[in-house]
Amino acid sequence: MRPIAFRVRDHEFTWDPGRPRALIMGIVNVTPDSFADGGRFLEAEAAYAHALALAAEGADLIDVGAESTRPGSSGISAAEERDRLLPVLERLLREPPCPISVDTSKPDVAEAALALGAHMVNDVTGLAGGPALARVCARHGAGLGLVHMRGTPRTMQEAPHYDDLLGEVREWLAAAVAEAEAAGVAPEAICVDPGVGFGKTVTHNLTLLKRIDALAPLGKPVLVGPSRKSFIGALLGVPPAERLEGTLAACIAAVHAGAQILRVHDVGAVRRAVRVAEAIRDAPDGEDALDPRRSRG
Ligand code: HH2
Repeated sequence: MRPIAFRVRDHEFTWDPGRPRALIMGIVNVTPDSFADGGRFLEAEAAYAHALALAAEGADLIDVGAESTRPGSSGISAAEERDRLLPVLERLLREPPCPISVDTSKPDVAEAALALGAHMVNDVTGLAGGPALARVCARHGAGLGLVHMRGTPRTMQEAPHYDDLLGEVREWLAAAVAEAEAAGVAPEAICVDPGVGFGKTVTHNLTLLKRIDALAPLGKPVLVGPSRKSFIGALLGVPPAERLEGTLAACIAAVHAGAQILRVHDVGAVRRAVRVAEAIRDAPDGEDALDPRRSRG
């Protein structure tokens, strides 16, 4: 059975086990160099306005990131990350339109963000830097997203290879979950992510999206982030700005495979597409359709 709750500080998300609706996490990158939206929301006011717009489109969570993790990037210092992030968070957390996630793997940055009131940390390295980040989350009662990454952003796309893709990703995430719980993060405050694009070939990404159910034994909500990523570009031969249809297809497939949280740039479009896909998934099948109690609504 899939988890039915995910808690980030004082906010609890729940899923109806009969008709689970995927949560939508809207992306706000305050970076000059993110692959899809770099440089657009560097000013705190612009980032804040964008976050409000995503919330109005139906985002359940907003994920704010200040360090690009696109393939080949080499990272920035904690001081620079804080300088980019904190003005935006200060503005956003004065009147948060929904719970706020911070995309960081640095304990210092997470500490500053959570002290301002952020609700969760989204760690694309899955605690590769050790348990300090998890301890910070535990102290604040914050949520923690653990993402599978093979290598580092600088090296991760150099011929990634797996003998058993699904088993290796699951076991790696299981170890990260155990480390987070040992550091004091509440079991219901953790979600996991197979890490689309983080040390994966196009085929690896497609298999992970198709087989999200392979992560069900971890007992955690599965978050997935296919939005505008390069596997879509590889399939369609289009730049990031023209990857909306590919993103919608990936999100629908992921939801049918069991994804419970979708991290996306195009919140409104994804929400509408996914709601229809969920209604089809949950429609009565076959003879059930003749039962008037089930065929309505
Ligand atoms: N992907 C990116 C960043 N953070 N977090 C989770 N949980 N899952 C993901 O797949 C994921 C993530 C990379 O995408 P983006 O933020 O759009 O670009 P960049 O790293 O260039 O800022």
